[in-house]
Amino acid sequence: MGVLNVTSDSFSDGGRYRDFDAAVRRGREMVAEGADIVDVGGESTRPGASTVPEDEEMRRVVPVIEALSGEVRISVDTTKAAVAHAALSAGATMLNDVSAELAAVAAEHGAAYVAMHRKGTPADMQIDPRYDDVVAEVGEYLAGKARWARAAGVSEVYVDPGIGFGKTVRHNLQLLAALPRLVAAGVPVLVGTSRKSFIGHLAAGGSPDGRVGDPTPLPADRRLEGSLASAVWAMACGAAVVRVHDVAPTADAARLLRAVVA
Ligand code: HH2
Repeated sequence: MGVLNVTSDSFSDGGRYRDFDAAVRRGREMVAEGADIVDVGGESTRPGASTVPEDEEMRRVVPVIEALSGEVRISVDTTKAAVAHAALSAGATMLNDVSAELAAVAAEHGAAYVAMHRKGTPADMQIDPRYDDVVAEVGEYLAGKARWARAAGVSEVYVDPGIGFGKTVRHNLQLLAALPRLVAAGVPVLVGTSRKSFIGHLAAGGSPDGRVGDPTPLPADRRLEGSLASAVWAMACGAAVVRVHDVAPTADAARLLRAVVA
């Protein structure tokens, strides 16, 4: 799944695909690079991001979806029911919902549904997130959401542990380490680690628990290697979908992995 952020403030590519032509060009490029799905979003979910009005979010994503949906499977990354309706009417066939509240909308359109775990909202999620047992808590939450989405009428359901959404570096690592368990629960798993800040932190040599004196994290444009390592890990653990910005190198890595497994 290639990420297409039609936004001005996304954490790693904000502003690059804000206008229609640039977004459609990038969507086609990702298809040529090997993306099976293009995930179109019109609102950043990065920590501290401000919300985008509904009509503005629609104005950003709907024309891009109309232009690309004949060429590749389109997912829409939104937490607003009205935007989801508009996007699914415009040709998207998958609803990527980081709030995990919109299963009924996906069901109404016969679309696939991604339920992601997050703790808090973009405004507060990275302020001292705590869990007794992050793996158990996220696993139980996602199992419940998968049951709920099926009961609402969705037949193609994915769950996502929500890397970076209300999680410390340690929580992200624990969830990634536990991916085989999440996969074994039987619901297809989607994983999004691409360019996230824990990668910049660890790749710079930072401690998993964050210590005083840790080096400055690598910036988003220096996180390719860590993004690939985590995508390969997720695929090797059996994730059904990896959500990435760097489609070409990830597709190369996936081909290598597929050959090894075969
Ligand atoms: N991460 C982001 C956005 N949407 N959806 C799912 N299912 N899983 C994720 O991990 C996920 C997601 C954040 O990444 P990005 O879209 O690049 O940034 P921004 O939210 O700043 O636009």
